Amino acid sequence: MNPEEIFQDKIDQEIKIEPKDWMPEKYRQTLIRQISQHAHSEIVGMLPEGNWITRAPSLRRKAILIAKVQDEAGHGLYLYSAAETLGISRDEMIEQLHSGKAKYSSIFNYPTITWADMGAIGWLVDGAAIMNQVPLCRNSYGPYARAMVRVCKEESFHQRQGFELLLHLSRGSEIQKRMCQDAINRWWWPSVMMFGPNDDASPHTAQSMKWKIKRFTNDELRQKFVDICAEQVKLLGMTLPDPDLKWNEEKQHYDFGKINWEEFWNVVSGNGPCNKQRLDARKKAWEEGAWVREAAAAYAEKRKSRQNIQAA
Ligand code: BYC
Repeated sequence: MNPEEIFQDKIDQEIKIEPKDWMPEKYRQTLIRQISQHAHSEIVGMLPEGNWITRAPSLRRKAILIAKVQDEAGHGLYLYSAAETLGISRDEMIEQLHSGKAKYSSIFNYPTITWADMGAIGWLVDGAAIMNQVPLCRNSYGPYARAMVRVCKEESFHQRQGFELLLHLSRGSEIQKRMCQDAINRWWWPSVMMFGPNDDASPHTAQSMKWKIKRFTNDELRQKFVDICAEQVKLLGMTLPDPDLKWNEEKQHYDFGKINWEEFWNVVSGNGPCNKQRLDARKKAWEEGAWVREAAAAYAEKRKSRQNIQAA
């Protein structure tokens, strides 16, 4: 067998590919693209929620929100480390984000207008994230799969805290109920879009399925998400903003309305409501953190030279 056949055979047998194993260049590049975009999404994803930490309505809610945003920083760091095992440096990945070469999830280009948005993000955005990420725990690349195990445990807490927040609002005053419904209305369709283009318009799905980077297609995961949310929303006594949402007895799935793909591609290509604000915030944080990186590098250098003197 040639190296390519050995590689595919390992994948077919569910043996993980590890950093030092031979892999096709395109597999490496696909993983770098996906893992780095995933890492960027976690880091940019801290911004819409970070915006509410100082305005959380109670100490309990503030503590929960801080913990969630901190988890997202952690997820970004594990994922950057996993991508580094493929031969790209952290600096290169950050540069690709700042120059617009690397994408991050479309969802984080929408504004967080009310406190109920914290609940809708947890329930819907983290809910969509879990649906996509649980299968990633079984993806073929070892470091990515292992990082995802911990990420998913934390995402599960994020999703539950969001639902619990909305449940609280849904049982509150008329204004709180309206706030809850309004947040669901605004976050529903962008969350449905998070799974990416329909399968017939997805250039990467077929190859990624063959390499077991993806275990389900975009449309399969989107359908699972709609089916779950259509039931959960009933517990909130709220509705999803889709007049075409209807149980299909024959398919044993919910039918749902048309996705506005023009809006999706507009947001992905940089023209969503908050794209500029999000990238500006990341660039500013990077520039203002330069002294920390320099100090850490100088300290590491000093320690290394001390160790060299002791060893001599
Ligand atoms: N937004 O052929 P496709 C989180 C791009 S973090 C922007 O289907 P693929 C969270 C796609 O990159 C959530 N771009 O691609 C964090 C490709 O463009 P390029 C992030 C999108 O890779 C904090 C093109 O469209 N999760 O949940 O096979 C707080 C064609 O698409 C999007 C991950 O990153 C999008 N939504 O499938 C709360 C999970 N969708 O790269 C929550 C890991 C598609 O050719 N990633 N595009 O320029 C994946 O599973 C896959 O990369 C995707 C796309 C399903 C997203």
